[in-house]
Amino acid sequence: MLLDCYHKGRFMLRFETAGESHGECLVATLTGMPSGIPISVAYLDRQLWRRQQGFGRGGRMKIETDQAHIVSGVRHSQTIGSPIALLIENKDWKNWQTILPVESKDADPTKEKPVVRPRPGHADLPGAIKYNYPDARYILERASARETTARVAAGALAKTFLSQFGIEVLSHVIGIGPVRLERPANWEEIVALSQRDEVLLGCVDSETETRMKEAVDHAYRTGDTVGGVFEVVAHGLPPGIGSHIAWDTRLDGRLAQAIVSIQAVKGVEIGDAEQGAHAYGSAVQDTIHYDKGAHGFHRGSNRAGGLEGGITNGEDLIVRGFLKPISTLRRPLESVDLTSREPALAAYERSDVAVVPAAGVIGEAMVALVLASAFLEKFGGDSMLETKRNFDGYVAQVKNF
Ligand code: EPS
Repeated sequence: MLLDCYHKGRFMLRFETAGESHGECLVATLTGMPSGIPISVAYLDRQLWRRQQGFGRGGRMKIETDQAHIVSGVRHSQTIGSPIALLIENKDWKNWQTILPVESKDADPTKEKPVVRPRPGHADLPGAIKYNYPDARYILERASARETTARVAAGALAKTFLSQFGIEVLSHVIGIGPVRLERPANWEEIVALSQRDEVLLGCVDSETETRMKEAVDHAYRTGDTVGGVFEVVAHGLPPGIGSHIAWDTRLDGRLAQAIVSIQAVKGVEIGDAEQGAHAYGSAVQDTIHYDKGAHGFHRGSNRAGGLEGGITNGEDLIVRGFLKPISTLRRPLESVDLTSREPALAAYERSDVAVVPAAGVIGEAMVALVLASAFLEKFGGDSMLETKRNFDGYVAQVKNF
């Protein structure tokens, strides 16, 4: 399906990642960006830093300092239209070179680290069965959320592109375990949060954030893990991105796929979907208003999360991701030993306890990649000059609608 769309030229932006948790590096490629987008490696690295933050991250974050090493597609600080490829080093690789070597001749069999007691909730068991391995080592290496480093780097390129049109994508945390943010956050608060150099749990309300920390502390103390909810907001979008005409052009569906593809995310919500399902229509739809002076429509509320019929309506786009607690528990659950087939406690390997703020940053990247693709599908352009001309023409058309 996806390939079919590429062939029809429908999806303008192609994005792929490669790499494993304890391999040499992560890799991302992004194909379809127009030429002339100003690129700052420092900005990419700041997004990678944001992904590493948050109370509840594991020991690995002390080993790694993620940095994007761009190897193609950018010259003299600008995109040149060719595929962008970038690498992010795994500093931990030096400790795994003989455990997971590319060639068997470089292996040290005494150092093997098979994972034979699959973790409930992890890709370990279905992956081992599907790829026909007696243990889950190779499965967890790729299933690992370490892969999201590459997503965030590519997403930072998409965010840079969107920012050229006044569109910004950010996130914040609205739930950790049983603790929820009980009030709406405004855009200025979310921007201020993204500029902080110290990140606790990524919540705009400090009293709620303190209670969120208590929930993570409880998980630490009891050898447990805890999930939560992040909210991604895209600000400054024009109406008309995405389309109602087919199931796979609807932006809501594409965003849902992008968000649920993030490790540990089990659910997605656009606007106030859950609340709306329990209410009557009159309390759910966003009333329509027109400002004659500004020549623009606006809404009395934004429960739709900026999307109607899979098309942006000019309000902020609001997408939430629901994370289950991480499946690697220090106090492990019942499982089965794959070698003996006897009951056994699940494997424990160094891990995180809570990752909701990091997942929010990954959510931003995924939303930005989907939006950048849908944006290019609408406006096209091989150079920024061309894309901007097309965009400006459309904005003028909308003003005169
Ligand atoms: C990591 C995410 C988690 C970390 C990982 C780095 O991955 P996983 O989904 O496999 O639990 O635990 O670090 C390790 C695997 C490790 O060796 O500590 C990330 O986001 O970078």
